Amino acid sequence: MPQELPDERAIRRRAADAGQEHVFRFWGDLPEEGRRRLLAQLAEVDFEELAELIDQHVTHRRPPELPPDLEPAPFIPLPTTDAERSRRARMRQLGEELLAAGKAAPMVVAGGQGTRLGFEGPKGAFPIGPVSGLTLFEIFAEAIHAARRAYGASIPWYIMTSRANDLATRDFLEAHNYFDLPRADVKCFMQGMMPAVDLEGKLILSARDQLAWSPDGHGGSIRALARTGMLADMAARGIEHISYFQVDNPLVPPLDPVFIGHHADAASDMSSKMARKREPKERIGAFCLSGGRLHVIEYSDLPDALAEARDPDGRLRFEAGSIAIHILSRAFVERLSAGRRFALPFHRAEKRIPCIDDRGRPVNPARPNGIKFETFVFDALPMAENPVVLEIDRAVEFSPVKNADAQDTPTTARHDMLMLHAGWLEKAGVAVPRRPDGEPRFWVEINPRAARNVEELKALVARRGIRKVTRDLYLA
Ligand code: UD2
Repeated sequence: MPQELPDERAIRRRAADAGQEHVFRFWGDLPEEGRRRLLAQLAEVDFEELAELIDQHVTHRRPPELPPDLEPAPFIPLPTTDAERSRRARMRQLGEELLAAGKAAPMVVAGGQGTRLGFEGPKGAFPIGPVSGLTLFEIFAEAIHAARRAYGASIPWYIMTSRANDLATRDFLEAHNYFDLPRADVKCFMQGMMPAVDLEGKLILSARDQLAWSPDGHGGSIRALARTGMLADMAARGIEHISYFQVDNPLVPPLDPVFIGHHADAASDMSSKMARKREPKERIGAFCLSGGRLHVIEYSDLPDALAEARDPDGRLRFEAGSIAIHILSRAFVERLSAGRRFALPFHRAEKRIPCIDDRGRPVNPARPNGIKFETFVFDALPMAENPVVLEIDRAVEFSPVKNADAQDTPTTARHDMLMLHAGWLEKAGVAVPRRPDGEPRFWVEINPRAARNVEELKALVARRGIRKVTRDLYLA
């Protein structure tokens, strides 16, 4: 008698009870190793959660309801008055004190698959610096070096990966010696995965012994922080505020003292940065209020009538766009991840999911054949007390790299970096020759470790005696 594999019976029973016994279709053909692999994966499936998701998103197709009576959310605008400017200065000081006390740390979500960009490998390894060719990860690391120096604190950096890119990300960091940050202060952790189902709600096999999995969305960062021990690591280090950003935005300041100050001053659970939308259909979420609670409604879910509504003065009513930069209080993440059921709702995304046919042959479907389940971090906002929404200047902080061409591309991001840094140089008193159309004649780029803003740049150009740009310039 061959020995029964561990837990085989219990797992088979759970799968059968959930109507998923078809995953054992090729059991008879599988070698022992394959059987183990399949069982190990099935042991990871939360069949109870899956049944609820299938009931909601497949059987009854109840799309998540739009919260009722949506109103535009209030936000703290960019300062225009002296009072606003001095408030901002106070917030900066508070944020700097918290940074110096080691109470804030950056976290980048980098578990996505980057398929739209068509780049093989983790997106953080994408070279984006217009002159330097620095990768996204390196630019963040340089900004973290700058913060460590400015605040005299040993600031750890949390990087969320997924099973799809964890090894490649770790290899990349290792190959670059963690950008000379202390090894112990660069903490990779993996987000969770969700099994994908077909349009009838059946688990998809991507091979005879392999389920099709996909990352559980950036909202998965909340439970991954708890599951992987990162929350405990933060607690041990005394970190209270998690500065959250996406890997695709080379302009993001990983640690913004003004933002941290506002967040802490308001005793906020979760704060967000916003930019005014460029057009009604810009592909960013909108900050809204419903029943006194803050929500981000993703652009694809915001009804046209609301997206296009204007105030009497012609401004978009729902102009506050989410650029996916937040601060989460550690205590809030602890609360959200404490329950047995995950606090964030799953969204349904129909996708083309490579699978096998009834005879076990690989199939690359031409049309969406399955459903992935994803959570969004901004769905935590309605549960947050005292949420702050802070307006930023998108030319300074936001230019995501999403697509290979058209919008939000490497070309647009490099151009935005050029225009920002050329403007900073001019404000710092350096002449930047421009063409009649306003385009700088030379490429310029400023490494955040050299200067993170105009004030720091002024000191740098004075030290180095830079008066005019006469060729492509990279200040590091
Ligand atoms: C996101 C926001 C959008 C706007 C925009 C700004 C959503 C649904 N929409 O759009 O409102 O703020 O960003 O740029 O979020 N990621 C993971 N794990 C996952 C999935 C994603 O780490 O399972 C990371 C991914 O690596 C990237 C980020 O989350 O850094 C954004 O993901 P996306 O590119 O799918 O988001 P997008 O462009 O639809």
